[in-house]
Amino acid sequence: MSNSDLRRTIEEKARDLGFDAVGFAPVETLPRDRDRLRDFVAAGQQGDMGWMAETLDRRSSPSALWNEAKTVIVLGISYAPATDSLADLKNKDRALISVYARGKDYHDEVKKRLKQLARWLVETAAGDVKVFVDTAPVMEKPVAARTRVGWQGKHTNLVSRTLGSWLFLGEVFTTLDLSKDTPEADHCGSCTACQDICPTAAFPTPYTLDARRCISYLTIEHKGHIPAEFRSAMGNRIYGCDDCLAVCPWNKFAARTKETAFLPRPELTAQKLTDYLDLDDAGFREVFRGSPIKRIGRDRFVRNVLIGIGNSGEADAVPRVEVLLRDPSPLVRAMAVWALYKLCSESEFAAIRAEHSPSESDPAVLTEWKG
Ligand code: B12
Ligand code: SF4
Ligand code: SF4
Repeated sequence: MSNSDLRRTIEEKARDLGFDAVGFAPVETLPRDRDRLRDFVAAGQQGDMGWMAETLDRRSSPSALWNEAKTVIVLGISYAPATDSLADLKNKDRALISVYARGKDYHDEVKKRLKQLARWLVETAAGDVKVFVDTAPVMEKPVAARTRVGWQGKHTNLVSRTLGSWLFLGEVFTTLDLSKDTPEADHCGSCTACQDICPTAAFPTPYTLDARRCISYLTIEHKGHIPAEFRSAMGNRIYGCDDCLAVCPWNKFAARTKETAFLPRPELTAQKLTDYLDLDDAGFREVFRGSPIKRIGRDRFVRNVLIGIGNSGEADAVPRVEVLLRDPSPLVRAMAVWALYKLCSESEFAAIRAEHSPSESDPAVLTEWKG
């Protein structure tokens, strides 16, 4: 089979397996992206994600990850929602979970399809293969931006002219030397919508993100206490954030996802924030089985929910939040204090503090009591 016939056959097979976009990228080091990744790490913008510094050299070079590879087949799969996630921000008593986490875990779903494609490729054209999605040290966006799949927008995510911003990425590395794409041009132009809407000013400049300020990082990756300066801006976003994606004008070309696996589970859509308050470890694992949310664990999840409740103005929640002042987790106790501070009058808060703060010994929780 000729190189171009093989490329076409791969594309057809990928589409049969449910992928919406296919591209072919080189494996050589990405010097410009390596330098930018170095700058990002040197500025500490990765926050707690220490693995970014540890894997720095491998991340910027697909061939350093696997030196026999000759081509990276980039695959994109749409998870475009049917509803407007920005509208859900107005329902302050409801839990806003970011679109990518409302269905089944995309890591499992994308990997399953990548493996099917890789197996088929070995049977059809021989060669060796490896598959990657998200967790491996691959800079997936810069690699994808070397193909026709799309460009890195000013929000730093990959944007497709036909699929918009709601796109998961995955890769099949192969030893087959397939011809490579001409990269898609940048079509952001003078638009600044994603920068303007960001509630925490997380973009120091267009095309760069300070992860430490991003609500997605704070609610998912950050293991400690969420700094006070970001709590009000989080609103009811308790897991991830979609604002910069949702506002992108290229989404008007995006048809809603065809993948049933990515359709929202009803119980993760506009649930009342207070419904999540009583979750213990076992309850949390039960509700979030098969969901990417399970990864953050019950304590971090309830920490986020308490911030949402503090922002909701729902004074009825006070007695249930008070119960969490005795929670074993300092992460939870600290945000229970913060939520009460936001929901109660000065005198109510003083009374609750007088009752509970004397038995508190954790320094971070005591700091919250001091206000
Ligand atoms: C770490 C990480 C995060 C971190 C940091 C995000 C970030 N922007 O890097 C946090 C936790 C914040 C995060 C959040 C989200 N993430 Co994330 N994340 C990753 C991960 C694991 C690594 C990304 C990385 O290497 N970042 C380091 C920085 C330095 O890399 P970079 O963004 O590519 O940076 C480049 C630009 O800054 C650029 N640049 C700098 N200056 C300039 C100037 C110009 C002119 C240009 C063109 C470029 C440019 O150069 C850098 C190097 O190329 C990838 C998976 C993977 N293995 O790649 C998923 C991934 C990027 N995440 C993804 C998703 C879906 C999200 C969220 C939408 C989830 C959510 N709803 O909450 C948000 C989006 C937030 C945002 N605006 O980026 C998808 C994105 C898919 C896509 N279409 O691009 C990925 C690819 C996972 C996947 N397999 O699908 N994520
Ligand atoms: S995901 Fe939200 S907080 Fe993060 S950069 Fe985008 S708009 Fe800002
Ligand atoms: S919102 Fe505008 S600037 Fe941001 S990625 Fe989309 S087109 Fe580019």
